[in-house]
Amino acid sequence: MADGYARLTHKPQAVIVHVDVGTQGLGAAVHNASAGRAPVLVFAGISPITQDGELRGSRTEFIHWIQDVPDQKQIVAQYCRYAAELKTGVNVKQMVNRALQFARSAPTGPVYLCGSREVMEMEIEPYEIRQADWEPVELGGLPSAAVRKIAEALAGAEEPLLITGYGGRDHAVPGRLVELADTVRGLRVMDTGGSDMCFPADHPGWLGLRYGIEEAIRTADVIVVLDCDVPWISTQCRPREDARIFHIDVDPLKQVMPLFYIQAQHRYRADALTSVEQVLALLKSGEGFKAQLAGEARDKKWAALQESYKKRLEAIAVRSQPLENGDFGTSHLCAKLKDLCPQDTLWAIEAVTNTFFVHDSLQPTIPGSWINCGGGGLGWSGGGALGMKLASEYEAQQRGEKGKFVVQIVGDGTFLFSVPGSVYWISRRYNIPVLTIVLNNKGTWKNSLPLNSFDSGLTLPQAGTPPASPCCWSTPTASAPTRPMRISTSRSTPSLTTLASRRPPPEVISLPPVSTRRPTWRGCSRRPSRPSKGGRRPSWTAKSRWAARCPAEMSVYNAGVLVKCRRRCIKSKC
Ligand SMILES: Cc1ncc(C[n+]2csc(CCOP(=O)(O)OP(=O)(O)O)c2C)c(N)n1
Ligand SMILES: [Mg+2]
Repeated sequence: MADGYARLTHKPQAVIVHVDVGTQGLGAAVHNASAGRAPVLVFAGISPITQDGELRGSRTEFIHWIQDVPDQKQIVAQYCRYAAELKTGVNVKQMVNRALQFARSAPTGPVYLCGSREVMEMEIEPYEIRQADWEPVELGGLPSAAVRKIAEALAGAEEPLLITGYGGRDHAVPGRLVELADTVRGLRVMDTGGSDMCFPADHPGWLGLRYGIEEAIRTADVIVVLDCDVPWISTQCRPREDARIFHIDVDPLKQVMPLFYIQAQHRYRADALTSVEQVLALLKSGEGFKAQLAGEARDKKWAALQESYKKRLEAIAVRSQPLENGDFGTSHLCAKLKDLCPQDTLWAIEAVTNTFFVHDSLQPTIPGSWINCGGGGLGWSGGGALGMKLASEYEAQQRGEKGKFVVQIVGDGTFLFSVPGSVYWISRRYNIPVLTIVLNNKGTWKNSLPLNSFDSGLTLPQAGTPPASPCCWSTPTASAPTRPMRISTSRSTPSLTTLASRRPPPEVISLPPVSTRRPTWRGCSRRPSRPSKGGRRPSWTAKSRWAARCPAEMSVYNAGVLVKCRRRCIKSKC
C-alpha cells in the first residue's frame, strides 16, 4: 500500500515491521519498491542489546534471543538506497531525515532504519532541527554541448526514436515528450512501462509499451534513451551498428545492477524533464532548425507516421474483437474496461504476460493514470491498488475533490501472490474500494488467451486454445459487498457493464474518511460475553464458541490472533 501511495503522489510513505521476521516478511515488496523507484521508509526494531537490565528496554522475553541476528539491515540493504541502524536517540531526527533524503533523491526508492528497544526507550532532551535543510538532492540538466548534439541528431534523423521507462514518473514529462514529437515530426516513442505511463496513446508517435523488443529499435538511426532500465534485449533485438545513441538517465550506470551496458556513444546523468525542455528550447529557438523541421520532406514523414499509427490502432481493434463463439481475450476485455470505466481511472497493472495486450487496449493518455508493478516480485498490485486508491481519495479530499476509480488488473497466479485475504480485509475494514480484474488463463505462460497474431517476443498461444476466463472482484463499498463475478464469453459483458454501472452513483465508491479511532470493543453494542475467566487466555475451543455465540456474526481470523466482528469493532488480542 505504501508503495502504491508513494508512486502516485511522490510522497514518501512509512512502514513499520517487526524485527528480523517482519523485515523478511516484506519479501518481494522491497524489490518492487526499488525497481519501481517508490520512496518508502521502512523501520524495524532490533532485539534488545542488553540482557541484565543494564539499560531501559533490556530483554524480557524468550523471543528476544531467538530474533537476534548478526546484521538485521543486511536482509534488505541491497534493495535500499540507504540502510542503517539507529545507535542512539540523540540524533534520531537527523537519521530519519538522512534516510528520507536518500528515499527522495533520484533514483528514489526504499530506505531502511532499525534500532534496538534500548535506543527506542532512551530518554532524550527535546530538540528541533531546521526541516528546510533536509530537501532531496536536486538533479541538473544536460551540458549545453550535449543539448546541441542531441537536438542536431534528432532534427537530422531519418528515423528518430525515443525509448523511456520512468520518464512519466514526473507527470510533466509526457506532455513535454508530446511537444518534442510534435516538433520533430516523425519521432516515435516507445514506453518500456517500468512503472509509469510516459507517452500518451493518442499521439501518432506512440509505439505502445514493449519490453525491449520492437521493430523500430532495429531500424532507428538516432535513439534517445530517457530514464530507462531495459531499452532493448540485445539477444533478441538490437539497434543498427551505426545508430547514434544518447542515454539520459538519473542513474545511467545502473549502480545496483552488476551487469548493465548499452552501446550509447553519449551518456548523461540528468533530470528527464529538464533535459527534454532544454532540447525542445533549442529546437524551437531561432531559425537554426527550421529548414530541417519543416518543409515537404517533413510533411511526408508526418503523413507516414499518421498512417502507421492508424494501422497500429486498427490491428489492436481487430485483436479486441471477441471470437465468433463469444470467447474473448484480454484485448477485448480491456477495450470494454476502457469504455466502461471513467476516463480518469487509475490502473494498477500486474498483468505479466498480458501486459502489452492490456496496455494496447487501455491506451492510457493521462500522466500518472497507469502504474505498472515495475519490478519482478509478483504480488504487488493488491496492496498497490489499495495504496493508490487511498492516496487518490486522501489527496483529493485535501482539495475538496473526490478521488478516482481504481482498477487492478492482475494475472491469476499473481493474484494469489498478492495475499488477497489481507488485501480484501484491509479494503473492507478501511473502506478502500477497488475493482480487481483477474486474468484467469488457468496458469502461466500457457493455455493463454485466444490471441495468436501478436509479435510480442513472448511464447504465444496457438489459435484455438481455451479462452480466458477473467474474473472480477469489486471490493466492498458502503452499499455493495465484495463479490466475485466470472466472465467467460463476450456475452457476459453485460455483467461487466453492470459492474461498472455500480460505480455511479458516487456514494457507492466515495470513500469516507478513514477512521482514526482505535479499534475497540466499545463501538459494538452487542459485545459478546467473554468465555474465559480470571484473565486466562481462552482455549481455542472456547474461542470458537465465543465466535459462534457472537450475535454480530463475529469471525475468527488467524487462529484466534485477530477477532473481528462484522460491526467493524475489532480486538487484536485474545
Ligand atoms: C514472487 C515471485 N515468484 C515467482 C516469480 C516467477 N514468475 C514470473 S511470471 C510467473 C507466473 C505468473 O502467473 P500469472 O499471474 O497467471 O500470469 P501469466 O503468466 O498467466 O500471464 C511466475 C511464477 C516472480 N516473478 N515473483
Ligand atoms: Mg495466468
